[in-house]
Amino acid sequence: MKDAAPQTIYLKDYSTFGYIVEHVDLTFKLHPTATRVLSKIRFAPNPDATDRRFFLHGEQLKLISAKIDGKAVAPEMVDGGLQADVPDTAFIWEAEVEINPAANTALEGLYMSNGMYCTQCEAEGFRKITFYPDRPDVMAVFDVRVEADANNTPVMLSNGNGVSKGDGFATWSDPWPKPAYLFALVAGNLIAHTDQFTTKSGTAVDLAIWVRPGDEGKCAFGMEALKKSMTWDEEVYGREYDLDEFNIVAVDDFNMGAMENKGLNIFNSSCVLASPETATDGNFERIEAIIAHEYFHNWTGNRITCRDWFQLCLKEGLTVFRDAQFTADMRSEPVKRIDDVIALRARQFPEDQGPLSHAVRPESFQEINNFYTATIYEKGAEVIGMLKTLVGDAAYAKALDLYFERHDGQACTIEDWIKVFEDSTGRDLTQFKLWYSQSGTPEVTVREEYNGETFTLHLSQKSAPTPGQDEKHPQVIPVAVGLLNTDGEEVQPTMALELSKAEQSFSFEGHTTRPIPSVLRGFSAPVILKQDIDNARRAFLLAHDTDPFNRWEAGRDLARDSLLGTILEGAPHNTAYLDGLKALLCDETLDPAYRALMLGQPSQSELAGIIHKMGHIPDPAAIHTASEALRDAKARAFADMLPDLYAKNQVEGPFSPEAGPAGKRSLANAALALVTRLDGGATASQQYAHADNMTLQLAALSALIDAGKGASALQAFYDQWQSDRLVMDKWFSLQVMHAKPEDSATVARTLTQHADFEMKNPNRFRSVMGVLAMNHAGFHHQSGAAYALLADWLIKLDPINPQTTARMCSAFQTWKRYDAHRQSLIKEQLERIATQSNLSRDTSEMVGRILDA
Ligand code: 0A1
Ligand code: ZN
Repeated sequence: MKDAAPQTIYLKDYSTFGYIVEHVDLTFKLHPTATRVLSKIRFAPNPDATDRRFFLHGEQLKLISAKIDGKAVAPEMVDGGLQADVPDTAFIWEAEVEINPAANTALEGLYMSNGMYCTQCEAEGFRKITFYPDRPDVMAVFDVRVEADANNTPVMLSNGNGVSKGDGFATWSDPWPKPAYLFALVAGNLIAHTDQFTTKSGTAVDLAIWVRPGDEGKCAFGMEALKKSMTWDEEVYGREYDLDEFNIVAVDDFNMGAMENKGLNIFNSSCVLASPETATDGNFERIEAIIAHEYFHNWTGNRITCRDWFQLCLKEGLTVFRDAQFTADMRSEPVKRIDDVIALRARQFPEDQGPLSHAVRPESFQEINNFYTATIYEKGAEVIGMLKTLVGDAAYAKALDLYFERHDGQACTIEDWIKVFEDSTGRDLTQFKLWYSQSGTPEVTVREEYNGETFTLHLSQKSAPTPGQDEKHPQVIPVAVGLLNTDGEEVQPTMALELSKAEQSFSFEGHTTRPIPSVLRGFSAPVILKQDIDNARRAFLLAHDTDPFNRWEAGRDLARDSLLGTILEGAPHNTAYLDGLKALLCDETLDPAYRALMLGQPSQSELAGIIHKMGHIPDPAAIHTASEALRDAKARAFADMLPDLYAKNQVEGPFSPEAGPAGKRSLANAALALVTRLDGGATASQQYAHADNMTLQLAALSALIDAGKGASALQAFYDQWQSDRLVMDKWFSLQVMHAKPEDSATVARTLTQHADFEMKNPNRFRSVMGVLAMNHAGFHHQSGAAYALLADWLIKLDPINPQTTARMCSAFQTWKRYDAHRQSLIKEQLERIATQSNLSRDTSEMVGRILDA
């Protein structure tokens, strides 16, 4: 059975499937190269459908036999599946197929990872397991029997509750109707870290994190995160868990972060396994967030799912929004918001301003795997945040209650979601809905006016054309604003202005002295703010803004302008920035994590995007030089206080990954990076020698590499950690990340020749090639060596793993920003990829869209 030929699928063509699936029975006879899957499915005509063609998806399946109501049939094999003549009334479809998990390197469907069987069915992997209507609006109850060799494969897991198990078999039953993309099966030699959770209505739930032998010491943190997530969802959203057990499995070979399969979440091992010695504070925070994300999907995604894949943001935007709320509650709200905005600008803005720009709810696609994007996830979450700001917290809570009550058990659309808000608030959200259909990042311009009593903000909005969308309409943009007096006191607390026209003015009465506005507080909308204010005003906001996000943003803007001044005009660094920052760093009333963020500066790639938007051509080498020079300037300007800052933020006592100590470590490590510019690595060597956790060890190693003294520490690190896969990923990525621009392609190429480089493992591949693309000056080195190296490896990976290859093509999405020389180098590589024979549908769609820029 061959795969479906590439074709464009349109939202407007949606129609319901002609049949309802009343029940699914599956039996798996597991074998590495010849697994048999027996399916028995009860279908009934769907009274709501008009089209009664009986088409089942199926790809890469060997059909052994098929029956309808017990009688053998010979279905017609067609592109992407099969068709058959079926009775007018309910009937039973039975099929036996054979599949080859060991040959499945694409990691979609049933595959093998280190001797373990595991599945990935979102978005369209189930069709590689058996013939089925593999679409999210077909929901059914599944019973599953797994049979395997009991010696090699003692543990057999699937969705729902375990019913029975014995020598060489296990049976599972999932009472909740679900779409096939939530199906999961895992089997292998696994060990469980177990616990229990009692829901607020008193049901005891057995919890387990299943890992390969040797990893059982890295599960405790994940388990705590799971229990916190379960409690939080009960307390904040009133959502309880609904099965007797909840299983998580760690898998080494996985294309994405994790997957929310009903009752059986499957995780990339990098997103669940952690110990103080092997995981950084950043890893701990990410693991907590991803465990929460997958768990929250149980309601937002599983109980209420998507009607079709165009509605992907319905589950992903909402679940990202929920996991962000959770992290803000567990840790620090301003720090989480700043982290999220940094990530949005790094990943979503370039996507939305380049050839891959698409709406939060796209209207067409070729390969749905290419739409698991920052726009669907992160901008999708921003849209929900704006909705909450517009309607208010209480109305948001009421609307969510209605959403769960009205749509539980259904496959829904964005229209259903919006309607819930309209019905529960009485508000017309027609214009707000543009956020789902209009792509691109709006620009909001602010002008101020003051007449001795009334202070007015004149706001305007504008969006540049994006692929397929030349005309843009004004959107509803909540612009959160506060006003300060010259002593830094708040004279107008934060309020959300609703900008819904192209131009609109908002007046504040009764101000006898001119107030100072703080605009777009908390980054209340995913827009680019244009405000013509001087350094003195920014320095004032950096010192006094009562909104922690905007206080950070004022420093960020000063850093940006200072860098742009150097890059574009050769101007010296801005002293207002360095002075303002210095005052903040010593302010011990401020959270260390927040101060560490203050020390950061816009990334080189972000600067390139800004310079391009200003109408100039970014020069990656000049951006790199200026960024390094600003760091040197900080080191010199703060020289007298850095040792103290470093010393005061050392953490005593046993390691804890909580926000407090993690924040201190991040500030101490930020100080270390600067100190290294002054002491040539002396402090970093000390830290490396005494580090008893990965956060300190890795920061010291990075500093030593930056100081040109990394060789022996890198070797020592390798010797210490060579048998730990996840730590070795760090060893690979660190070298590429810290390589000098002129060396990065060579460093990356040499690492691909290392005995531990495995291209089939997505984590390892990304730790070299993905990181190469993130080393801005190295990737864009004028030699073009990095472009060619990445293209070589994408061409090699595509036949093995199209999904990961296609995702990594986005490294080239910003190519039109750069000069003619670089553009022609990149174009040559994109065309080389595009003209490979048998290029996957995934990669061909991505390269085609990027080339169309
Ligand atoms: N739904 C998962 C992520 C995920 C998406 C696609 C996958 O394969 C194409 C795998 C996982 C989540 O949001 O966590
Ligand atoms: Zn998700």
